[in-house]
Amino acid sequence: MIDLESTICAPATAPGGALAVIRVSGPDALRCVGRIFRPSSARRDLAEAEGYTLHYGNIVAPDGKVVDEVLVSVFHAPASYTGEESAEISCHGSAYIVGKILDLLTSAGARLASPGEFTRRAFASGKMDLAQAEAVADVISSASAAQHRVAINQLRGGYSDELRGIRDRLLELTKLLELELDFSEEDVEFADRERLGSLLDEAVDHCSRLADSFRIGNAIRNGVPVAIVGAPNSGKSTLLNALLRDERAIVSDIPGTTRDTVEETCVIDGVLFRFIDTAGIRDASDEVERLGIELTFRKISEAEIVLGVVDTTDAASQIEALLHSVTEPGKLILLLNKCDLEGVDVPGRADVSERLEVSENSEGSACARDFRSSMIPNEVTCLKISAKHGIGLDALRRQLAAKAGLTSTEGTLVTNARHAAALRQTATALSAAREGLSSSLPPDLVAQDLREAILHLGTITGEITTDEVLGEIFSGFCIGK
Ligand SMILES: Nc1nc2c(ncn2[C@@H]2O[C@H](COP(=O)(O)OP(=O)(O)OP(=O)(O)O)[C@@H](O)[C@H]2O)c(=O)[nH]1
Ligand SMILES: [Mg+2]
Repeated sequence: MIDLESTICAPATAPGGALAVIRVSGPDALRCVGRIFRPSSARRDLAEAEGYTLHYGNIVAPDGKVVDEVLVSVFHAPASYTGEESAEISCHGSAYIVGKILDLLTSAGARLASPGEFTRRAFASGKMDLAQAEAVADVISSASAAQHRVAINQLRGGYSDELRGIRDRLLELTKLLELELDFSEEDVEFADRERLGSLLDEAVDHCSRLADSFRIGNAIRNGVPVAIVGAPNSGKSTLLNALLRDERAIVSDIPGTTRDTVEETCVIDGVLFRFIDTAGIRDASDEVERLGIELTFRKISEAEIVLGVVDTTDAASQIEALLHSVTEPGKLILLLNKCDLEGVDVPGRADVSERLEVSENSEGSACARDFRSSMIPNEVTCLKISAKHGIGLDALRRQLAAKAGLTSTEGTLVTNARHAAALRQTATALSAAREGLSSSLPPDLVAQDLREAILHLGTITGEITTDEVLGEIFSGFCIGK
């Protein structure tokens, strides 16, 4: 059981800043802070202040020594984050000062909070539902505009309202069916079967749509996965470094330099991308290299976008190999790399030029021209780049943003695996209810499936939950959240 009796305290800010905030919440919060805080002017007791108030003064140790000059914000229950009596002490960001104030607070009767305990209390006091509580963590960690948009919608309750709407409709239907049971002797039907059927179809559709949106939602939350694949030495690691503007992966002219995958995120046009540099695809005799290549194929299947890097000096055969490896051409952006070598007499160039029909793209630059061969499917985007010299990378960034934009929708996006699983279970139970209805099963059996659907739906917003589930969710939070 959650302990709501004690008063908890924790730093709410990460170490290293000029200022730090220490949160205190619980029945004794204002008394605890009052014991260590001396206001600059003789004002009323902190506990007696009304509404939200701000107090300037000093934190003073029992030996009379001033620890720091601080501001104390007072929030009276229920008008606080946790819904309890709360205070926030803004002090200087020194690790010593923060530690000392926490020591003084614990001596004054508070205890250190466990991870997520403030938000768990907010949930317990009905300040937010479980989906909103989970969104708190997402809002704090959001690194891109798209991530932020989804998380803030969930925090503000738009998503919860949508789920509650479905749940209320299902409850109504269940009650109608259950009412028929009370009149079973009289053989009456309160719920019009046809209408009931179409409402159930709608609900199945709605829940499945939400569950399906997890693929995109998850990509937005954790970064749209972009696998960088191609032959050894084609310039994959050079491209990763160029996109990140950082020397993240080792680059060398020895084929097979990258063996394990290297993953790193970066924001392009408000969308977080997760770039995955992979081991070059070739027939490897070495066991470790073979395992690396196996991993490459897994990353291709998991990616939303695949950047197929081709060395311009060996384009034709490498393109063929790539088209063979990437089974979904719509995901593929073909990059003819090392275009800076154009003009250099490279063996095989004549062959490449013959097979690739070159056309000017909007940039008009010689190196950023689109190229297309009759063997490349139309849905494959093609660009010429030089990863080493940064040529054509702006065009590539635009392509990435456009491709990610194609997959993002305006409606609600589910970003949480727990929610997606619950929505699938809801849809399955609803489908069972729908089937029962079609085959004229007794209303109590249909109602049973509906009750199960309602139960699964209720686990998302926390109407139905267990201490174990709550413990698992909040333990993933930081201390002070
Ligand atoms: N001229 C030129 N050289 C490049 C370009 N991109 C990469 N290279 C060179 O190609 C060689 C291989 O580059 P890497 O980035 O290590 O290639 P890779 O595809 O990661 O190779 P593996 O990890 O072995 O599969 C290095 O010597 C790079 O400097 C480019 O645009 N132009
Ligand atoms: Mg590499």
